[in-house]
Amino acid sequence: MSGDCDFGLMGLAVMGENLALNVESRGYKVAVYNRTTSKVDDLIEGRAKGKNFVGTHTVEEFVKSVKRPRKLMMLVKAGPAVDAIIDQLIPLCDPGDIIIDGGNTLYSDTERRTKLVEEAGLLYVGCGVSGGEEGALKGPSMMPGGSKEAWPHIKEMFQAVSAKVGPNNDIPCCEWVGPRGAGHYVKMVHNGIEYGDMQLICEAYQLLREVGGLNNEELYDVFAEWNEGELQSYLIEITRDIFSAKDDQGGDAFLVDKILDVAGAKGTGKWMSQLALDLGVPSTLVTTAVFARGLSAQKEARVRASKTLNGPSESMNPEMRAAAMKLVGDRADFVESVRHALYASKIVSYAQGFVQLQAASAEHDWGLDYGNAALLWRGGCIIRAQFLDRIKDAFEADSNLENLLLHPFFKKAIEDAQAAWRTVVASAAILGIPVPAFSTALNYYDGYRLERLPANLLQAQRDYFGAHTYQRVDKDGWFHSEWLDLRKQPK
Ligand code: NBP
Repeated sequence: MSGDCDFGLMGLAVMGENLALNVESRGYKVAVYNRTTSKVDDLIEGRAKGKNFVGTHTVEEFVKSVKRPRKLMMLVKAGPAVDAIIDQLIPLCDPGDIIIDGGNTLYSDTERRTKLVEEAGLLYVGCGVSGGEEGALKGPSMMPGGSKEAWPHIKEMFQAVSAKVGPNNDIPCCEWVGPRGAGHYVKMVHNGIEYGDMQLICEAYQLLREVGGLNNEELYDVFAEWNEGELQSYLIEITRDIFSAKDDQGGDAFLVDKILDVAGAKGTGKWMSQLALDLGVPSTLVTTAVFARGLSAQKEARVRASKTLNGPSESMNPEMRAAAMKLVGDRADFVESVRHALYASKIVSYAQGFVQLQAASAEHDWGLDYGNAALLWRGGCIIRAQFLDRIKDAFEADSNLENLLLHPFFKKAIEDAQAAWRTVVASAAILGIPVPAFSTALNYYDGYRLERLPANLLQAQRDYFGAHTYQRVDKDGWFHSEWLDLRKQPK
């Protein structure tokens, strides 16, 4: 038996409730269910009152209220809850029904679940959803992957619900990504890039405040100006707004100055870092951003260390400090240099994200379309930014582009920013301001563009102590040398 709802949504926390309202607003009838059933009643009596919803109190009732082939989406806490719900749904569903996981799930879980659900005669979709509460309600970026046969059934609805971009605001930020866990992997890389973007913006803030001496009102003006140019993005926009917000607990202080400098994290940046290590790709921006959050969380240790460890102001010779301040230049020059450093580092961050996607796609045989991934991130999501158009164009022109840094647009952008970028990293080092993301981005750029790195010495060391062998520049094959015989003999 099946009902007349077009769609079913389980999990009525922030994301689920808002996405359900979004789907209904596009003309669909929506069945809803939540483990704690009072949330169903709250929604039906509250924000969904008078709308085309069916509230259900059991999983059986929920499944029965949706027409076949059923589209049943979970927006619950990622992990065991998803497995528990799948186990409940499978016996209640009919062949061809579609189970969709819209949470921040680890891609390997989606690989496993796709297989499990398909073996039960159903279809499975792991769909990355980005944009937070507002995105879910008004139009998120959606990254669906899994059972390809499910796509024709959900395409119209998902594209109607998703964010739109383009001159006529009619290009949906929702396209089929690839098989099994591909959608969740692309979402994870989105989140990892978000980690990098946020860390880079925070480093710019620290530099502008500590070295440039800008106050919050001036920072607001700088970010407002940056948001008009090539850095235009959601994160720059909200950062601008943050600098204008006054403390909601009273007083005339700015709220940002009242917030403890301890960063939280939910784990998707860590996943991307771990998977980069597994793949052997140097996604250093996300890794650095994760570690920077970790260091911030050691607040008590930092407070103790701050009373003991000297920075350059105490120990540096005045000539060196004068040289650093000369590099910094006047305030307007410095703001402009930081903008260049931020833009160049951001390009490196995205280049690394796409290299990781390429490596993962090759490993899992997903056949990812990278221009498509950039398109999905152009609207609705946290990293939405003007320059994603350029990334889409770059991959459309060359789907096998090895690295975004090699594309003429980004090559030129880095060339234009390079002198200022180096100046910012160098002066930050001399002045003792930590800029881990700016500097790791520059180090990646320099490492990537150098034909010869010191890994020849590293290979020699490995062969010396562990007989790990090495390759030669002048002959094919693998070699081992008896270093104890070859070395300068001790007297
Ligand atoms: P949460 O991640 O906070 O999860 C809460 C929901 O999960 C509630 O509906 C809860 O039911 C349900 N749930 C749990 Br917990 N264990 C369950 C179980 N064993 N069986 C059935 N239901 C269970 O919700 P959220 O913040 O709305 O996020 C939903 C998903 O979307 C997550 O995967 C999240 O990572 C992802 N996401 C969130 C955001 C965001 O901005 N919040 C953005 C993008 C993606 P209960 O009411 O009975 O406890």
